[in-house]
Amino acid sequence: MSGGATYLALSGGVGGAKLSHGLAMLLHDRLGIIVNTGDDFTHLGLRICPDLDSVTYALAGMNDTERGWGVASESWGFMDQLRRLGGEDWFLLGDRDLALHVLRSRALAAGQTLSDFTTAQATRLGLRTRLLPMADQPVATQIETANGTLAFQDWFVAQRCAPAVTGVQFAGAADAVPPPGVRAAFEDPALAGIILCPSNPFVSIAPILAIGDIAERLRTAHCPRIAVSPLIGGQAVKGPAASMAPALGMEPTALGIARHYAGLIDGLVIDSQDAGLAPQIETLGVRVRIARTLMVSDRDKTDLAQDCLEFCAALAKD
Ligand code: FO1
Repeated sequence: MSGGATYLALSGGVGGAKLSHGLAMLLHDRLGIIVNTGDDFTHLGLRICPDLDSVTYALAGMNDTERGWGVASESWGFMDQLRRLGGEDWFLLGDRDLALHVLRSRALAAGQTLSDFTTAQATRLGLRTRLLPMADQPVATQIETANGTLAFQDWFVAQRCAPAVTGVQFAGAADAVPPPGVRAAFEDPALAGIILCPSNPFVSIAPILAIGDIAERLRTAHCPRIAVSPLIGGQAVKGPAASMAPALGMEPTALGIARHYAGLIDGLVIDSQDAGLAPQIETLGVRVRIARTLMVSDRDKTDLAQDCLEFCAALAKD
């Protein structure tokens, strides 16, 4: 690693991947990203890690920005043939995307850890940023609904988040431990900031915080810790964060996000649309930075990343 301050991000897929990409464009090898693996599942015999896939593809500039997941310029011959042969077609695996799942499944079956496989693939794709799965042991997010408990991808993709959520569990989290790369990132003496990406707090950030002592390491970190609100004007840019919030005890606003993370973060980046909430957020002991948090272009991503780095630097001085 080259010299200078280092940063650590915690990320889910889509929205988290966008800010992760912005941070990586500025920081390169001075960034580590702990990625949620609670969405992972085995499908058609293949180990799929959606959030790791999304972050990997985003940083490699290979992601499909329309869909928000998978590879750009995808083709669907595999799915067409799968359908013809009567295979399960509710979860789409593109022809290009398949390669990563096949290689990962083979590596894991041969005993390689998810961390080592992820590092090897990131290096292969020319990435200098460290991609750190939250755990090498399988952890499965489960969604509790009035109709029973559903596996995450069943709820999210097959049932399009329709069953109302009453609770969330992370099966296997109690037996999972932070991998060596995650521990090293927290212990890096040059660590100058920890950034919770604008990811779903319940199903993207919470699983990461459920692994071993990660929450405690965040709580006791010596550097500034900030989050970027995934809600703008009470709405998630993508995904079910706002709709699931009330049942899980959170007001679906940037103020609700601040209350949710209070005690874990020093500062919250909120969108300029939500500037009116700043005084109430600051009464919680959480400092506020107002920014444009909607990321469409690469410039939006690096601008927000720059805001995060400046916010960390300002908090470090206080
Ligand atoms: N999301 C969908 O809504 N439909 C899909 O068919 C789908 C396939 C898929 C394949 C590989 C992959 O890495 C991700 C995929 N996703 C799909 C996205 C993913 O399931 C979710 O966006 C995340 O789990 C939520 O962060």
